Amino acid sequence: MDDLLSVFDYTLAEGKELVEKITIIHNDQKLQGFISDIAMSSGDYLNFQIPNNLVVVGDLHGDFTSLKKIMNKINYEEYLKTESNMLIFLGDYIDRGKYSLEVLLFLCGVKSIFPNNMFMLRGNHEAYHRFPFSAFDFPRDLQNKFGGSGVAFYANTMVPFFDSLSSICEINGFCLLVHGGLPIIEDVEFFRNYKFRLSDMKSDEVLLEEILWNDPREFTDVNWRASNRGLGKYFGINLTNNWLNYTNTKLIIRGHEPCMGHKFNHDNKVLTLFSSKEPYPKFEPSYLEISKKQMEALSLPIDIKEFVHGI
Ligand SMILES: [Mn+2]
Repeated sequence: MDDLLSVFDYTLAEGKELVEKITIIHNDQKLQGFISDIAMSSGDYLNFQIPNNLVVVGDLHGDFTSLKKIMNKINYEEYLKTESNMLIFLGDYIDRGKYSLEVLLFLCGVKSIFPNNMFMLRGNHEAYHRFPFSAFDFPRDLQNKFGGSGVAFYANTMVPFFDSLSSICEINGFCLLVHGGLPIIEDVEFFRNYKFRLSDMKSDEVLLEEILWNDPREFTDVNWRASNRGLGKYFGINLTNNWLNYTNTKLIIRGHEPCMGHKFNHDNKVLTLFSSKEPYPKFEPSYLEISKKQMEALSLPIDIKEFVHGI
């Protein structure tokens, strides 16, 4: 398994070994708290100092080609050799595209070499067993490919891996990163100990559902509205302002909605990144790459557009 590009040739046993190794790394990092000089974790909540450089990638949905293009563009092997350079994925690695398993195995291969500065957040597609929905192909793909062993691989290896993924990341003084959106928090007492509240998603189903499923919408009259998705909610600008204010951050970075690479909501305070093309021919993939100096120089109103790159 030395050549990460050989993921298309992996046997099921090799894939299982790799994914289970990463699940152990995730669970160790969650327990230990200390990850590196600039990275800490507290359960499901990751907390970083501003890294020297930051790359963020949005939904991939089984698009191995777009993933490879982005990894080549950032020259990831050199980039990740510097531990203060961070690479963060926003979730939704699987479903819709042709190469869900290959995307996952490649990412796990990168994580096995660079465990302290490459991070995969959890998407709603990585929590089907918690919040079921219709467009879920991954277990069926595995069954078609590997028969009964594929079903067992999903239940015994993939589900624990998905449960090991962190759901929210804060880069101090700069941004919050989630897959879907901000949870609907109306009692500001929550923010007195929000890091603790965000550290254990197992005991707060609603919080996890909203982080994985919520979307920003442009309304100001109420804090939130019901979502057409059937799971999660729409959050308005009042909630974005509250979260940014109480966490002392400037920006929300999230995925979850197909768009032309990126879009802004809430006066540029919510950046949506989308990084998939093959299953979404009408949309464009992109990623964010920004340096520490550039992050520190951003002032309100935020203008981060120039750091979003097409592929
Ligand atoms: Mn999603």
